[in-house]
Amino acid sequence: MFLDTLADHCRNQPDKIAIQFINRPPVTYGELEIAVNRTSNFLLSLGIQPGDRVAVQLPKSLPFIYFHLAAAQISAIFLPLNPDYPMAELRYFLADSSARLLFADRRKQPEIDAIASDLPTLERTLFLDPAEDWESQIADCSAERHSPMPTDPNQTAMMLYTSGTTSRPKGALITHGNLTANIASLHEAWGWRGDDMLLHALPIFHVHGLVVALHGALHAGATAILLPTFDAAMALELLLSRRFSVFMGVPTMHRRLYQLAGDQRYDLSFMRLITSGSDRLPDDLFFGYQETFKVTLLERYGMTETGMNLSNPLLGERRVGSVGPPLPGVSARIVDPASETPLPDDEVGEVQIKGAHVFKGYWGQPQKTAEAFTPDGWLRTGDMGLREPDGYYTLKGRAKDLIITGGLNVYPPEVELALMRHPAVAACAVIGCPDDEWGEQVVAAVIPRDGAVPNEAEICAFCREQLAAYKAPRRVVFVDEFPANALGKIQKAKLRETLCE
Ligand code: MLC
Repeated sequence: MFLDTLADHCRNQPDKIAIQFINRPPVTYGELEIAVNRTSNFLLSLGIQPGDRVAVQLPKSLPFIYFHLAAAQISAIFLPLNPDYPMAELRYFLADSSARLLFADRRKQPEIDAIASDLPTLERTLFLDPAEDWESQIADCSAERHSPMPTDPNQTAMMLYTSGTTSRPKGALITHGNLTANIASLHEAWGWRGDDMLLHALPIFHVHGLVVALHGALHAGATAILLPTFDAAMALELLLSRRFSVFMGVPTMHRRLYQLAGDQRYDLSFMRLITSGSDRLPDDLFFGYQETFKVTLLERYGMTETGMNLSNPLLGERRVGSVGPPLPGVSARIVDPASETPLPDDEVGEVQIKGAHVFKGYWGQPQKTAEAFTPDGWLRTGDMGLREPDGYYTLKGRAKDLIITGGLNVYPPEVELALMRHPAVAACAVIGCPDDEWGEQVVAAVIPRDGAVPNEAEICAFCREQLAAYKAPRRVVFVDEFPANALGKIQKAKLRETLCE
């Protein structure tokens, strides 16, 4: 399993640097093992049991990584939360998961204390300054491992919230077996090596930054250098330093690097692997990157519920506009969305996925879990695509009006629900409008209540109190009516035609 491989590296190469935040002291594999063991023992001393949810809402930092690995090591369920979530969302995630323990940013203490009384299952919140020295706080805890490593592949390792079209966000349960299967297939497909150096600039509360990037490097026994946040100028300077062999990003990050380069030409061809994912890679960026950086981006396709599914090859053709063939151990098929029967090559249908990497279900939602799978066990991704005769897959849109902005998923109903709470809003519809930098931007069309004169900025601010900033509309357009079909259902495609510039 993933944790066993990591333990082997800790034993076999204790002096090698495992992780290092930029401009901070490095952490060797030996030191990582000690810090994770101590943190595990600290969690055990708080009474954390296998299966308990341990929530963490902290910036990208060493303690975040220690809490993650320690929780997984003692068979607790790690629940990472975007630091950008406002209290309304945080309260929902903590209540829904019935987390027993929360690690949070000290700067948020007053706000979190104010919601804690609504959360009877949350026994304790520990506040820390992520920059402070966590190791010294757990120095009294034993550096030996006192609990058996998880051996059941079906044991949940972490829980990641994903939004849905019709419901509140659901906690996707990712097992140790899922993580192990995923990382093994990425290791094989991308040729991870012990001497790889990863420049890690992604957030670590998602599958992309946590599993694909961080686990990828740790599983290989390689070194990850982490930026706390993405800064294009710093990332470019580091990439040009020739220290790194691997870099991963979402298209918005690659777009910023490409734009920063401007007319300048750079040679990053010494890098083994630069990947793009979490949203479609636009063709102009694929070609622009090639010209500017002498690098062919490797596009791959995944989702929270599965980790990685499809990937362009490391050595073969990295095809523009395509997400490549299935990764080792992954089965994919294209089906007619209505009948769910497989379609021939080149025909567009729903992408369905099977494999040991596919999640086990949604926390406390057996109905939603059942709906996610076909009777014969294929995961319904909700993404549309086709298979080319040579096995490469191409995505052709998404079902369910999903918006992706800067690599983050936004489901319109969640934003619409927030908007409807505003007293001046009679009706609303949320859409994604194409945007060069972000892929899409969240735009709201609002019919004001009779007599109300709502103000765009105020409505955006109102949404931000309830939703993370990336979900809040960037633009609000006031309209008299919505385009609707004969049944009165809002036609979002028409709305996009009229509202997107
Ligand atoms: C930040 N903002 C966003 C946003 N990120 N708005 C829309 N969409 C986003 N993704 C807001 C900020 O709150 C800020 O608001 C304003 O935009 C400008 O901020 P910024 O400083 O320019 O943005 P920055 O912090 O640099 O963030 C941009 C980014 C970040 C691209 C680096 O969004 C990011 O790290 N994205 C990666 C997301 C990711 O890891 N996805 C993987 C999901 S897993 P204001 O108004 O307050 O200034 C998955 C599976 C898979 O999907 O296959 O990978």
